[in-house]
Amino acid sequence: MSLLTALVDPAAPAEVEVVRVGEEVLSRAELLDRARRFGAGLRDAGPVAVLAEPSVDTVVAVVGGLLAGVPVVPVPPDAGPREVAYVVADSRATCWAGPGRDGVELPCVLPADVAPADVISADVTGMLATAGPALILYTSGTTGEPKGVELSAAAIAAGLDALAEAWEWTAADTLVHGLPLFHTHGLILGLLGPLRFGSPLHHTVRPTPARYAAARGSIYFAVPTVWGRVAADPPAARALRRARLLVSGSAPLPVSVFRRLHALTGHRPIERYGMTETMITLSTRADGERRPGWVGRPVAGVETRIRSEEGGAAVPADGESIGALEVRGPMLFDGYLGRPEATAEARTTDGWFRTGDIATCDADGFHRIVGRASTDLIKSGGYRIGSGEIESVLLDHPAVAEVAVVGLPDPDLGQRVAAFVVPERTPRDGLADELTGLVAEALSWHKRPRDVVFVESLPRNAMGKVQKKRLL
Ligand code: MCA
Ligand code: AMP
Repeated sequence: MSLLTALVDPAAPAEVEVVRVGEEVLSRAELLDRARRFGAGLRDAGPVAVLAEPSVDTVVAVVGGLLAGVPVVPVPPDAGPREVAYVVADSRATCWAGPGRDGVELPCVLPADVAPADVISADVTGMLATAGPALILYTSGTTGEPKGVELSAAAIAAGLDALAEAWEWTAADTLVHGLPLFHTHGLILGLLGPLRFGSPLHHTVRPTPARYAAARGSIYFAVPTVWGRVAADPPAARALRRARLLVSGSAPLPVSVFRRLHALTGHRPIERYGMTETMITLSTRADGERRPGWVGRPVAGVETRIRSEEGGAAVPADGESIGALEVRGPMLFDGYLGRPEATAEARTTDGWFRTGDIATCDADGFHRIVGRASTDLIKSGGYRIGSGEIESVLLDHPAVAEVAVVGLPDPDLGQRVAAFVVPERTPRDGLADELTGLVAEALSWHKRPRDVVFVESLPRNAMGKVQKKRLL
């Protein structure tokens, strides 16, 4: 069995369009041929790092790696040299796909020049049985450097099939989105889903309301920031009336945006909740209730439980009592690459994954995500950003004595990254921009602080620990 069932189905028509990225189009035959040649060029390779620009070359590299059974490590195209070097070293990638980046010494993958009949077809012979990760996705934690989340082909397949069931997603659909191709949302749901189910993908390169309106699709994916921008653009929103499903995820969809989208498009958006480590575990359904502010019930194969943060007792399913959300199911990750301790810590002794989110569940099994337990994980525009990563970059600057990074409420991004900095001396003009640039350059553009606030001291408790909640 294959992960990319529809793509490798020999009975499927060869010339049908399967992927469009901006103006670039790939038919099924072209994608298979290019991906197999790419995969053949990976023989004996370790993980392949793919600079995940929104392009058909990225699609070819990801599919080629999957077909060859070589773990694929997507690298954010806006990542700076320090983050790129870290991801390449930590993942032990042995080759690189995409435009070169400063400091990356890996050989570039050269697609093998072989006849299509000779190219490898590991996928057809059993990709789902391949041991080890199919994808290694880097994601931020509350402390330390980002970790590589290992997802097997079997987990990805289970996660996608659960969504197909909940959303009645079939080959008759065309998916439209313009999300980054280096995270679960845009890459797994947004690319591997279409290739598994045979529903063409139209990737709009950037997720702007105008491009969503111009595309002709039946399912649209976006993060709440993008849905907020669509809702603020009535002509673009009205163009989505012809769609079948509008799907929101990666961060909480404000109730006001849900209502405005409904009014303009006639659709009550589907909301679904997940994590890089778990794929999507909760969702509302194509054939079910869609309640603003709530993310629905467990998808097929998933179980959840909510336990009190003090003592761990189950909280009542009354839609009001809150506690720590734990999940289990076949789509969960295998572990954090090379970090057995962090992997063990993420699970309870009886095998449930600790999401780190606080939630409530009502008597009908509907869940609402109330927030995160820790202020150290920020969700900005749907990106997960660890405050510790940013703090450690800023502390390297000689003008910074102390720093605390938090997510402040933001009407567009949900949260925006803000750095509260105690300077060594009176800050000179331009220091705030310099610090912002430092983070953008070292980590990535999307992790840059939008605000830098100079303060005389940070709020601390009697033990000397910084109290970030007092900065919010
Ligand atoms: C980008 N720009 C740059 C650089 N990089 N400029 C200078 N130097 C750089 N290095 C430019 C862009 O081209 C753009 O220019 C402008 O900066 C804005 O950048 P950005 O900060 O990205 O824009 P934004 O408008 O603030 O972005 C909002 C966004 C973005 C589009 C919503 O945050 C986004 O794509 N979020 C999706 C995150 C996501 O997919 N998360 C899923 C995680 P110009 O505007 O001039 O063109 S997976 C997950 O959460 C799970 C499992 C789940 O539940 O889904
Ligand atoms: P990531 O690993 O980048 O996918 O981030 C996962 C986190 O995003 C979760 O732990 C939640 O805090 C948040 N998240 C994802 N989807 C939703 C949603 N629909 N509602 C609220 N929070 C969400």
